[in-house]
Amino acid sequence: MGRVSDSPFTDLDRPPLRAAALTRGLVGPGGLWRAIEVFDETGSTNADLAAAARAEGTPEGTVLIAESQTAGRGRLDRAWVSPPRAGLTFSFLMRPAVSPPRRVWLPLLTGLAVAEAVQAACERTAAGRAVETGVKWPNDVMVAERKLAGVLAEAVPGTDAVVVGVGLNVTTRPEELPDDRATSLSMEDAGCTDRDPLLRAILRQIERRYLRWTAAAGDPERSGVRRAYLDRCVTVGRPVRVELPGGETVVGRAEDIDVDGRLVVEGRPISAGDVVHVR
Ligand code: BT5
Repeated sequence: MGRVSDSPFTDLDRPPLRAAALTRGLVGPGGLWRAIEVFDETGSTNADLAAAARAEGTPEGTVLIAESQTAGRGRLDRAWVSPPRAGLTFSFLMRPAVSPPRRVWLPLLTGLAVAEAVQAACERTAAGRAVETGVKWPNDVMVAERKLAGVLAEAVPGTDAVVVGVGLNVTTRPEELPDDRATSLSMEDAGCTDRDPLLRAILRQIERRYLRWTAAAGDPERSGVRRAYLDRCVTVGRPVRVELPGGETVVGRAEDIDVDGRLVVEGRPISAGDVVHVR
């Protein structure tokens, strides 16, 4: 008789998250996080939290996690795919007391914090290497040239709320991902693929970065967020091709991220677009 863990019909490597344990660890006086909920299945945690913000005035620091999403969203109506419990898919609600132009840093800060926390928490590979994470502008978390996590920030119309969603591949297998430009922590041979400690580390780091940023009234310099972002950014310094929302393409060397969070390519600041790193 085979051991249970050898059976292809169980997924003991994908245990569920427990809201009570996460709440005990993360929610408390003086902190950012106010409530943590785990749903078995929903359409999109971003959509749910935005609806709650509109209807009920949900407080800042509410976190909604889904074990499975049936309509996970990316930017520009693209999809985020993740099998049940293979990754972390969650959203949090913020009401930053920061002027609208500076709010563009919230998704950048989130991608940065995810990259920092994951690198620290996922431990070494069997070969003793660190899993090095980078941020690709605007807010993809990368390992080498592959996407490990994505961020989607949406302002909730008519309110001061912003919903920020994160999708991170943890034990996702290659055939479960949309293409070979994606990766997961298990594919990178990370030493830790336990979602609970990973999520705690990520939420702690988002909290740390967010509280520093809001304490500095959203100033990307004084809060240290621009410097840290640039240090981890794998886009700046590279030849890139940027597809702008209107269909135009900009080609050239990525030179900088300016104080408004824009990617500067050959002197031209770009506020939204899809970047391809050109070899
Ligand atoms: C993103 O969009 O990367 C934002 C993803 C945000 C997902 C979270 S999950 C929790 C919350 N609730 C939601 O409904 N959404 C958020 P974008 O930069 O547009 O990238 C989307 C593209 O990434 C897709 O078109 C695919 O090419 C690719 N993609 C989809 N699923 C992926 C995955 N699991 N890993 C890597 N790439 C993926």
